[in-house]
Amino acid sequence: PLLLAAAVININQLGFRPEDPKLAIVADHATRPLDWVVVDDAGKTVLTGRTSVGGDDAASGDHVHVARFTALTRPGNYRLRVDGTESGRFRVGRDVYAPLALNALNFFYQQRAGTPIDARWVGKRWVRAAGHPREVAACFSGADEKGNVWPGCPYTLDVTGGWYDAGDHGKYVVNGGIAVWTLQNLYETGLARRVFADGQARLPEAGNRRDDLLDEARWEVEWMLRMQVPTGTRVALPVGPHDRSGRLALTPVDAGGMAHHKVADARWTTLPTAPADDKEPRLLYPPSTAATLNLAAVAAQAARLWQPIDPAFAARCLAAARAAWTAAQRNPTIFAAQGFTGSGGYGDETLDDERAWAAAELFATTGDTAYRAALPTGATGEPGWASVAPLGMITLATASGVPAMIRDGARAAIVATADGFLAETARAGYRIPYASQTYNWGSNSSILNRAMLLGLAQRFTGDARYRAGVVDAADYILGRNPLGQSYVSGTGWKPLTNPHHRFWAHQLSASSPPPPPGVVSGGPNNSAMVDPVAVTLKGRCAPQRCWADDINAYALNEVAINWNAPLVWVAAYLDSD
Ligand code: 9MR
Repeated sequence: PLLLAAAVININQLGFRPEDPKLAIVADHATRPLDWVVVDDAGKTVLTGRTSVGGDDAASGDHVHVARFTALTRPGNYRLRVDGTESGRFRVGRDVYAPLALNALNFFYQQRAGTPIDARWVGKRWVRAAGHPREVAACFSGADEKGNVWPGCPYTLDVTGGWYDAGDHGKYVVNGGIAVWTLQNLYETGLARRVFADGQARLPEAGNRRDDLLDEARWEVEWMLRMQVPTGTRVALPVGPHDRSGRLALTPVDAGGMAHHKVADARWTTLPTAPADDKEPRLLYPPSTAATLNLAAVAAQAARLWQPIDPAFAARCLAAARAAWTAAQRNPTIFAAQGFTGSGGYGDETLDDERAWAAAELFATTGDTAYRAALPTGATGEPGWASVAPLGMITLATASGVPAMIRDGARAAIVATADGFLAETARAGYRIPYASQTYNWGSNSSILNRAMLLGLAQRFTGDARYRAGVVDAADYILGRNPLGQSYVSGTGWKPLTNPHHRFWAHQLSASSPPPPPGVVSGGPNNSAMVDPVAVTLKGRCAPQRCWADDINAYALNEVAINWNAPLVWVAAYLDSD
């Protein structure tokens, strides 16, 4: 049979700022350029042009054309027509990104633990009772899955509050760290002063005369401070690299000042489970050096930002940061044990980058030369929860008071990294600053974190090519991908609808709400296709198509604080002039 495949138009479904580049990727088998037409709401042609032929693209499996309609600058609603196909309706306007930035930040409020989620800030559908309202947790004691017997620790900690990590109810210091850092960094850059000015966002602290972004970040910082081990306490911990069996030799060490790796359920709960209905015991898992350095970094960063606003809080943050740094120096190789069920591992045994990040934050805040020897060096790619040197580099490049030589070196390293990303755009069929065929768990966050570095490079150099790179990344996340999928809920004509989440579980239960708007999916993952939906796709999808909008697809379609944070950053950046 003759298959007449029509063109498929993949485009940012949210829209475009008038002055920004505008591209659509058209999947079409034609080998010659195709005519395209932009029509307005009245069906009137406002712009015409021809595609350029991009050819076969391995990441998508598509034969691609590029339609460039940057000349469309007049605010309004439009559709693109190519080869008998018409796109959905997109908008050109100055203010397209502000609602996304605000929605993406509201995600953090909705992930708050220890407090009821109030209709006033989220609307009736997303109201819920407080989850884990008073969380006084004891350390894990007894045998873990690998047969290690943990004696526990001689205290309990009140670790109420913070954000739930993702679709689960775990609270992890490693990952809380990068997420809160990203929000705090956005505040520090000043890019979000308008969109998150006090009273703009939907959160209980709106109207308290403080920037709303900083208010939301503080919710997590306060919790991270609570995860710190009391001074002078000895705890039995595994010192040094773990062997393959996972069996650990536990040695009592002075753990004072370290941070517990996580507080989480003893066993995985089923979906749906509202936070308030979680019946599992909540346990404090052993301190780790990685968590300790995360605490040192973000508490030092918070100290710097809060100093002019709330000096007492700033002092508390700085004292905690210094104590954490000292504890990590004393205990440099205590890695997170992986033998606990019921929560994620966030295991990482390469901590040079965590050390460099913490040193950068402490140095930027205090100017103390003791931290100088440990600063990050060189171009380092995009950040991720286990790869945090770029966070320190960004701080050296953006914090005020960093000596000019160090600041300029950091800026040069970021610009060099951004140049590498732009070089990838030229090789990528979908014209995104990511040309790899490997899509990791949370790939959308890798692309958003690259966009953050590109946005910074634009700020440092004034070169509009870097902003174009940010737009390319945002376009991909918002629909310019082979699935024609907006990976963000409530945004575009084909939005994310069924993320892996224990409360937003409407796919499974009529009494559960859908996701609120502004939540980003982890995205395509062809490197760890471990969930029940991913296994059915394995070996049968092009890299950018290894994804499904299904609540059971936890390796493809979960949401997480460290993924939504760069969405906030990028949306606020694109909203800024
Ligand atoms: O984002 C994490 C990813 O890099 C890991 O490969 C994956 C498996 O360990 O875990 C991801 O983090 C999850 C965490 O462990 C538990 N909460 C949900 C997180 C997002 O899926």
